[in-house]
Amino acid sequence: MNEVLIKLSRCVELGKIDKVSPYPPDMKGQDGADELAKYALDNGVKPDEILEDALIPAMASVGNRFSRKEIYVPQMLMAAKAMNSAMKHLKPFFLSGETKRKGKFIIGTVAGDLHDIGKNLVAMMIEGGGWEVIDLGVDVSSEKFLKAVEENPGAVIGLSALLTTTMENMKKTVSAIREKHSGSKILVGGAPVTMDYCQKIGADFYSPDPQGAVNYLNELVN
Ligand code: B1M
Repeated sequence: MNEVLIKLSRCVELGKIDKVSPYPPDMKGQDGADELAKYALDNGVKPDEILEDALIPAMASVGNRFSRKEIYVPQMLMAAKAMNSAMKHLKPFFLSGETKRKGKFIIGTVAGDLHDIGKNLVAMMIEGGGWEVIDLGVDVSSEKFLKAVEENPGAVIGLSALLTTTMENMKKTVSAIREKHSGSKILVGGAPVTMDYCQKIGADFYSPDPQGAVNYLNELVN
């Protein structure tokens, strides 16, 4: 593989955002994901290759290490930041349609719930997995989810809930989506959510962590 892509992948995995970022300390002063992604594009590497050979494998490795509890939230956030600094150079190619993504993913924290740290991690990992993410934010009503599904036919929907009291709203949202868009795929997660609960409310899949969510989405398109 192109040496620049190997370096870029390593920067994302280690959370090296750009040349001036002090983290990780042993890479101080070296180019980061920002400079390397730009360099690769300027030197003729295709945006698809940057995404598929550097960014996606790096984020998959980060996700798997997080699932195995080898790294924690701060490292994952740094990796996602590094990925975003590379992604900003690729975005124009996605927007022009020159580079295709795997599909669309709508995500939000359900009505009444303001917790977004876990939801944001899931969104970042899924974007790093090559999907277009439509993040509706927190305290998202069933109506807002429905509107987003109508505007983005075929998108997979992700619901996050952190409170036992708002899990009930997850159920309401799943029912509302099922009623109008019975074929939609719905993924649920969040600390109090379980596979049992997922099945009980008629969602399609439960993941306890971001990488499980990425794997589920990828299985849908592979
Ligand atoms: Co809140 N809070 N909080 N809180 N808060 C909890 C959740 C709680 C367990 C604390 C406790 O009492 N021990 C408790 C819930 C109890 C319960 O319902 N059983 C609680 C409470 C009660 C409350 C308030 C009601 C407190 C009050 O005001 N009296 C209030 C509610 C506000 C509201 O939402 N309406 C409240 C408020 C807040 C803050 C605003 C202060 C803040 C949120 C800041 C923010 O998110 N921007 C906050 C925080 C930070 C927490 C704790 C401490 C941490 C949550 C967190 O971010 N974890 C939490 C206690 C705890 O968990 N130790 C607590 C880290 C995050 C990475 O994990 O979100 O689980 P998590 O996400 C994981 C997985 O669950 C999964 O992937 C992530 C990464 O592994 N995942 C998905 C998440 N979403 C997914 C979606 C998927 C797939 C996987 O697919 C779609």
